[in-house]
Amino acid sequence: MLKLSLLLLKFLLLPYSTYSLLLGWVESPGYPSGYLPHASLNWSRCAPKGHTLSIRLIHLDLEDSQDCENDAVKIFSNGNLISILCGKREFEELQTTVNPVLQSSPGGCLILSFHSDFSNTKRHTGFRGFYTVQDFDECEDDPDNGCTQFCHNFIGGYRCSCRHSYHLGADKHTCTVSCNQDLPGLTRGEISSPSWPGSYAENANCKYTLSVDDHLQLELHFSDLFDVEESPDGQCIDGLRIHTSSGTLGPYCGNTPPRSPLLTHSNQVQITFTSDSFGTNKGFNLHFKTTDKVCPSVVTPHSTVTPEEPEYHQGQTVTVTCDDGHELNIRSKSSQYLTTCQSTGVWAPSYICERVDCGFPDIPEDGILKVMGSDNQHTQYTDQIQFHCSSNYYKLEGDDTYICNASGQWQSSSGKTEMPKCTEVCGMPENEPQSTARILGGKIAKLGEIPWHLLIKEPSRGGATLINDRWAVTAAHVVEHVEQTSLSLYGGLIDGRTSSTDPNI
Ligand SMILES: *[C@@H]1O[C@H](CO)[C@@H](O)[C@H](O)[C@H]1NC(C)=O
Ligand SMILES: *[C@@H]1O[C@H](CO)[C@@H](O)[C@H](O)[C@H]1NC(C)=O
Ligand SMILES: [Ca+2]
Repeated sequence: MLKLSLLLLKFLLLPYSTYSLLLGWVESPGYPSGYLPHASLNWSRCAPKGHTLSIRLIHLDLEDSQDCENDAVKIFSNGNLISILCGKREFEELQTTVNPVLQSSPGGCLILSFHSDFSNTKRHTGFRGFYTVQDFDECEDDPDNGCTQFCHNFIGGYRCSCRHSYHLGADKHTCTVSCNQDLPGLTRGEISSPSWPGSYAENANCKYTLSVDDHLQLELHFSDLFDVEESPDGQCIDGLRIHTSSGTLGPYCGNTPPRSPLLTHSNQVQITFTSDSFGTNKGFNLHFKTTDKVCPSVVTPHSTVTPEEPEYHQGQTVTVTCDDGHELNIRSKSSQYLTTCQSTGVWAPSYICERVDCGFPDIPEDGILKVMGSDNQHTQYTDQIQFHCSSNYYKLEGDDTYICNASGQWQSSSGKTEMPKCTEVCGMPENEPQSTARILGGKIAKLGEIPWHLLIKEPSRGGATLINDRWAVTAAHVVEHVEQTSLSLYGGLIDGRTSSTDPNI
């Protein structure tokens, strides 16, 4: 009784009046005198955030049946059936085997549904249970509570806290150390992981920022003692990274420090160090200083530099020559220029060597030539194009394959620059004719066997032959009496027996 009133007090103190609904009895209709046939009850409650809802049955007396298919109490947690009950159970049995599972997830809901069927041979008293909400102890019962050091439970929630010298991160769960260092203008100094040479802190996320005059570069010298956690397969679990103006180096881990001295070629360097929540490793230590910036040995890709040196100093002038098939991205399209190393470690002026572009080839205007294996994106140095004639009645004259050469011109393997042509092929049958004899004693041609053959109907009937796509040959007597300046020649499918001049017959 004392326990119950304490529980009641606890809920009265909660700020929300709705909580008062979260404590009480749930029982079958007509309890305790007994339920009727076709009785039913649907009950549901949800726990507030950080709490769980539970039902403690103190009495259960329903008709018993196989799989409880007649009368039954079913309890669902967030829609999943967690218990189905029927028959008669003693209080002790309810306490030990049934009640422990009748609990919702934190903030979840329970549904209890009871029904009886049409016939009961004997009257059953039904069931009665007490439901309550209680705090969910995240620290004890939730392994995923996320606190990396200490966890404190309270009613309706929990919070994390940290050991001395750590503080809680922005996520309110992770304990981290303060290890950021901003060192502007410092040209000489030392940086090391937190607590060096002791073990570094867990969950560290350190940023060390160095920045000096833009004609200087930072030079890093790592101590030989280097110990950053690495997995057995060589992956960095914790890691050190060096960010410079031209990119990021690392992550570095294991027991081998980055090669020293490390010239960063940058006057602004950020070193980051991150650790996870396990392990006892010592970390890293480095000294930094500055040297004058030097210019890199490569001025621009696809070029060579003369004179050739591993690096260049302020004021040195060199000649840059683009590689074969490349030219400068400037108007003159030349392939050489002079450039000078500046105090900031960059070359000026600086041009890019681009691949020469042959452009799309000029195709002779008869339009029969087809370009294969090429589109407008593939006309650069070493690209290749191929020509084909569009029908069997044309023959390719010249070479069929051209390559875009280093001077940006299309050139065939035999050295030709003019594009090939397609010339007409007449009088050459595709298959060997049936007879090689002259027309006397000749045979009837098969359909399409002599496609260049023509018919003249007027003024006198005769044959003709196309000798190319502009000229036809015929016998002199056929045109002997032609007075008109024009003559009709018929090709294609023609009825030769009519005198009609309608070409559609
Ligand atoms: C309970 O729900 C069932 C199924 O949805 C329904 O058949 C029954 O009538 C409901 N009982 C009550 C008392 O609302
Ligand atoms: C490219 O082809 C043109 C035309 O044949 C020729 O004059 C030139 O020398 C060729 N260039 C090279 C680098 O072979
Ligand atoms: Ca809690």
